[in-house]
Amino acid sequence: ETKGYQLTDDFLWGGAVAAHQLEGAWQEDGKGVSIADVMTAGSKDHPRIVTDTVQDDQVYPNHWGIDFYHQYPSDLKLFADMGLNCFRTSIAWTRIFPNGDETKPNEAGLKYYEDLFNECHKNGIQPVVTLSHFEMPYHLVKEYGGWRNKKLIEFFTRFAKVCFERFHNQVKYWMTFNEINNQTNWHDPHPLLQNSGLILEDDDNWEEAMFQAAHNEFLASAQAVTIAHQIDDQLQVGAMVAMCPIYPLTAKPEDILKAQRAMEYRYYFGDVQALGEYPQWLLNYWKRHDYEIDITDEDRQTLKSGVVDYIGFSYYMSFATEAKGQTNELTFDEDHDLVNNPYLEKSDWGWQIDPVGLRYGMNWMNDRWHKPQFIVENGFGAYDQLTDDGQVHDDYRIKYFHDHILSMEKAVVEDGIDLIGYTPWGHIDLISASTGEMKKRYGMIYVDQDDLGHGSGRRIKKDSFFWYQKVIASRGKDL
Ligand code: P53
Repeated sequence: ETKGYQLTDDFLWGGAVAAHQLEGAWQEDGKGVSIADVMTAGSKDHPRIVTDTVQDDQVYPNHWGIDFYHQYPSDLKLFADMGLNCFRTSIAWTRIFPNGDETKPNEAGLKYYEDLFNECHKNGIQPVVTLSHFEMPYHLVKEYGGWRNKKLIEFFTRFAKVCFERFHNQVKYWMTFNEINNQTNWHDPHPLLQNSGLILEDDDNWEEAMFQAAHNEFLASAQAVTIAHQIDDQLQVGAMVAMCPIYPLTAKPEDILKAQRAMEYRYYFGDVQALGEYPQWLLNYWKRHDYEIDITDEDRQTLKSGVVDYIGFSYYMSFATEAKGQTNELTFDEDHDLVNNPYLEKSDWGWQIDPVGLRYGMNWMNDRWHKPQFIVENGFGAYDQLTDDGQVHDDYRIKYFHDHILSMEKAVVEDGIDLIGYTPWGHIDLISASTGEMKKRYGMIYVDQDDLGHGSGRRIKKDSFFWYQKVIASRGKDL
């Protein structure tokens, strides 16, 4: 068996979730309606849809999650038993500002997170918090058109300030917008809504709308970084990008060039958040396409002075592309330009499994952005079987984690990347973001519940639980 490299004692070993995917209690203690609350259940082949109001004949899995809202004290004990020293979750914006545009926060929501974070610390676990993880108030979508509207900058920074002020003694590591770059796949209405609260008409220019919304998010994020540092100079505020490296399919020069532009397109978000400016190729691209993105000199200053402290990122898979069909202009369109990588296997949901790509992505980001990194999601969505012995033998998940953790350790020990920690995604089973399913499971803790929310809700340690426990205890050496 392969033995890993050892990481330092202060390395953060954790697990990661998002409020809307596990809390449930969607109407408790004054919570408002988020975009996740009006999103129906879907599957690999049937996209989730947004219904304008909650309808009786539809299924909304985020309404119940896994009832973490009530069960967190016992769940945190399980996490501590696993050996976690950190826990990434998000603060549901709608618990603090139910509609998003209020001036005064909802005290019951703040109290809930204060209690949750206290309970974390009691268990020796430090919370790591995302401010906006696919769960913005639906009111901001309906009344303001989502992040296309610059008013949202004010609403978000008010939310961020309230959170930093209240929780700065409990939470050191923060992230502003989860997987802010998913929206580069702007043909798909799902990421446009989840990232930016955009619901577009056919005659809107979807790509231009995406660029404008992202710009407003960059401003809100940069302002949040500045506010955090004013409140407490110990706070670390990170970006959060979904790192799926895009490889050239062959060594053909045109394929190399295509893949390079694909990487630049998918990750310009990091350029803006880590370096504080837009790359020139993108400014030229906007010009050629007659896009008029509203960016002022003051905006440029805001971006420069609010660069992030670290790069949080998720890593699940890699992509590949080729130049075939390329017109004169060098472009990348995620909806059309991705191809199958013949060297890789896929999960049951079609996600290509590539541990090497994690190390590649880390080095790519390090070379470009020169910031500490934090792997805040990584994991394997699979169908699990609760067997007759009352256990879940998820050796496929152990293999996935083994290979990825080893790759991560090489990036740290051999390549010298400054890595803060590692929080595997959904270390307790929860609602899938893309499909709304329960049966697409990531956990090392099984939750006895089906896609309709039926089941005992009982928590069961999978084989991967004991494996990860051993990995943490040996600080990554005993894989
Ligand atoms: P699910 C797309 C590609 C990579 C990661 O995803 C993604 C997505 C959007 O779904 O999302 C992140 O549950 C996200 C989590 C999500 C997790 O990956 O679709 O930050 O909220 O649950 C896994 O299988």
